[in-house]
Amino acid sequence: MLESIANQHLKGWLDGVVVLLKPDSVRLCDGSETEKEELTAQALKTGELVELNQEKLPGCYYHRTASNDVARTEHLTFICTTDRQNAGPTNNWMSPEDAKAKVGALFDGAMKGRTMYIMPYVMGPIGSPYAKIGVEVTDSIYVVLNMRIMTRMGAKALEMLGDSNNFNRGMHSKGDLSVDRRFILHFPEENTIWSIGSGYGGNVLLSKKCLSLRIASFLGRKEGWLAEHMLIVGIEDPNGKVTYVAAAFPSACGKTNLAMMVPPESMKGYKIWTVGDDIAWMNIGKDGRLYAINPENGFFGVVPGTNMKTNPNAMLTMQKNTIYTNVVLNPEDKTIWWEGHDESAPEKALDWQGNEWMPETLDADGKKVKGAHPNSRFTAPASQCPCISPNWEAPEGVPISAIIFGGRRAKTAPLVYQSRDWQHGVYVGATMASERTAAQYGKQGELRYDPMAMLPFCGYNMAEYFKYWLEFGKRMTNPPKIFHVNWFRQGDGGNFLWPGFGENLRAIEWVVNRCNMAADSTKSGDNADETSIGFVPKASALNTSGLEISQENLAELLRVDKEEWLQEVENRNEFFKQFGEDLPKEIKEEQEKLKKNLG
Ligand code: OXD
Ligand code: MN
Repeated sequence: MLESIANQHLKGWLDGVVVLLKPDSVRLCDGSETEKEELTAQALKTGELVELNQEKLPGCYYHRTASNDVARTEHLTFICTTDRQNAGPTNNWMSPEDAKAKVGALFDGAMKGRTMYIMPYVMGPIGSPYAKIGVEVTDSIYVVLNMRIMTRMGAKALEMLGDSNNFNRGMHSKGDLSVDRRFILHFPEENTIWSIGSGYGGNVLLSKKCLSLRIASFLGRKEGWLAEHMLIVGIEDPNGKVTYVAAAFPSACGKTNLAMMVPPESMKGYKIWTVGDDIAWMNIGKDGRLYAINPENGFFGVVPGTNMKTNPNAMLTMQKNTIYTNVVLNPEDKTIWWEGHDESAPEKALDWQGNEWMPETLDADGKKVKGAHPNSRFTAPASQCPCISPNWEAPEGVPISAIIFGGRRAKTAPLVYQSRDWQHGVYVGATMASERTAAQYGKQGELRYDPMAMLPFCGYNMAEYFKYWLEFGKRMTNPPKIFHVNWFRQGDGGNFLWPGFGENLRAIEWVVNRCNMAADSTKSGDNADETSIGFVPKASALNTSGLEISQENLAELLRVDKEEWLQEVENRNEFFKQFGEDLPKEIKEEQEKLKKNLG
């Protein structure tokens, strides 16, 4: 089988992998429909997949992970650089030698009795100068079928690779699925990933967080581009002008919803075009602007809470050719369900662990038992999204006018504000944070700083990452403007002040207006007030037509509270301490400036 591989670098690597993993057989994936049918049939036989109702959900299948394997395991995720300092204080680190000795022993013979699937894949549109190639080996058919959706996988990737040695080497084995023997290792200096002991998407679809963020952020710094945890979306105004923005939010803060947003009825003529919902690779174009591609080919989205009101485009995307993981299965008619679904729950079904479940099942504390895991997922082709951008596969990417950072904050952060310039914008991104609300986790007010939403995904020292962002801005003659949004501000009674979802377009419209204004948008102009934290919209500059919101709530949404912000500066100081002397002086400068502005 390996003899058919013409690329000697690839063949040489795979020869070594086979010696280590000792699979019974090897299959090189070509990405064809026949291959998909064969593998699906095999997975149905072993129970790895369950066929769903093919009339209602054509081409859809169901999978359950092991119950101890339902999310990314950050504490078992390592950056293995030669020098510990290069991984920085926010990553787990192991030396490459230690990692290879310790985890190599777990890989030794891990595929005995199993088939090893070899998947060559492209991240980015085929033929894009910014695309990258990876090759992942795995012993999981579920992984192969997901990678077929999430990447451009198969013969076309080998063709694009030619005889180059420039590809990511990814090795995954389910191992024995034990948490004690689970490791997700990144060797950025060798463009290599090792993952063992897990079958959960974020740990095993090595194209996603591992390659497209951790390894790619490292490569991006070396090669002069950015790999970011950002959605990419085009906003078409009633005159047909499309403005593209990229936006970073911590995981589970609604990136997929924002990427597929439906404009409110009252904003006639607006259209939203999805380019990507999770990852942006951004390069500087010849015109000095920033251009973004979505390296992925599909969506791996969270399902609970998704319905025809919150995200109709996601619902329509996942009606066919979709893999559902860890949702509720109705064994009668082979349909699925999750908390927050439009339809009522099936009377009797199987929960995400395969146990009998009824909507009124209560736990020992008398609380309703959830049928779907809160991190249950759908994997669906991006091309099926009704609002997919006609430019989503443009080889050179789409030009980005604005970068938006956001967090979930009950207080402090206004609905939207603009940074004064690139340096200030980098500071705004570096101080991104989300608060856990009482409704969410029961620990109101607890803050987690998550710079640029990259805390779990930056493949090198985050202080260096801030420096790189600061330098990067100087290389663009026409850089995007940088904004911050917060859809989650609450009134004193704990009520949300802003309706969210499609109405978020009103704040984005202000962002777009600030980007496109003829006057100098580094000044307040007539649509913004300059405050101590940056430019905040004048209440009159936000489009509220057709929206029921009191002037009082609007004022509160835009208010910058001196005491809250002084406290915020203190919290940021605490967070920055871990970077010590490595923290760039520009970040310190911005921190001082903010304090001074607050008086
Ligand atoms: C994701 C995440 O799965 O950010 O996209 O965790
Ligand atoms: Mn993500």
